[in-house]
Amino acid sequence: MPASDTVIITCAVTGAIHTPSMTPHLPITPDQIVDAALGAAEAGAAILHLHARDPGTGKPDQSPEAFAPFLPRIKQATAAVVNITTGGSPYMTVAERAEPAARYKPEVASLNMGSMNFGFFPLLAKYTEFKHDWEYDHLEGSRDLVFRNSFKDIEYVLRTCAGNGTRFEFECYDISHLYNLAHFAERGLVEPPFFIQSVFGLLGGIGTHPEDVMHMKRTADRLFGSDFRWSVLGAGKDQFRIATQALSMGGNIRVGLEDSIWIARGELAKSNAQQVEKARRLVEGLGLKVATPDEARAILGLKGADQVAF
Ligand code: KMH
Ligand code: ZN
Repeated sequence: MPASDTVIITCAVTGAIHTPSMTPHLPITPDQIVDAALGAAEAGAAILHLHARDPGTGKPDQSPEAFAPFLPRIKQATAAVVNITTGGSPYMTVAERAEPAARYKPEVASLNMGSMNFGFFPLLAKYTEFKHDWEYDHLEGSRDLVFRNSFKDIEYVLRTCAGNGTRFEFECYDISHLYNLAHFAERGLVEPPFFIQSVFGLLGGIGTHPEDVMHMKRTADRLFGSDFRWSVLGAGKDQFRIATQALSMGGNIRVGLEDSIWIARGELAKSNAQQVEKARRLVEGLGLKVATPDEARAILGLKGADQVAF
């Protein structure tokens, strides 16, 4: 991967893992998602990774209609790159998950590079009271949950988005996922530069030990040489430790309440912007530069905000 002192900060503002009872700061309604996204962009996020939720219950909602109230408002108010999830929630089918990206043809969409156990049931040890009925089942159900991303599923998303000029945030939760990406590269179904989002600390995927981070980077270097742009996210309490290590290795970083509801040990983040501000301080503290949205577009070879369908 070419060395660069310009760092792309991605912010994943709400996701589909955390639930409303865990923090009052989780964006749920379209207004809250717009405010969170614009606040994150203002603070320095060049890419906004977006999921949608039911405004009343906060339950993950992957219907294109659920994205419609906030996508155009975000596009009009910021130059930041909009990245639409195709992961949705691991309880959804790949057809459901791919619909919003197919409809809205974003510059970037996430693409999960392998099937895996996806356990967030350990959170039940911490949260016992829930505002909404779906929350307990959402957590407990993950004890028996497989986040399905078969080669056929990945081909489906690639085919569904083919021709839209959408490029991907390749979510790699383990070393095998890098080899899966290499497989699709060999078949010419994905074009470099590959924007690899290494995910650390999700139960069912790779851990958060510095050796795990080194191993991911070393393997990506060996498989993709200069054809990839590396980014990392650390789940939960390891968010900023993983970010710091990756920054010192020339990596880009992802923060946001999708990945962690904390800003410091035992202290809830009051907003996505607060995490992006902390990320910016880390980047600048290391003598690096925060990428603007257009610098991120150039680095990742994106089609431009005027080419999307929202
Ligand atoms: N929830 C993250 C760990 C997706 O949206 O496609 C990974 C993710 C998946 O963001
Ligand atoms: Zn996501």
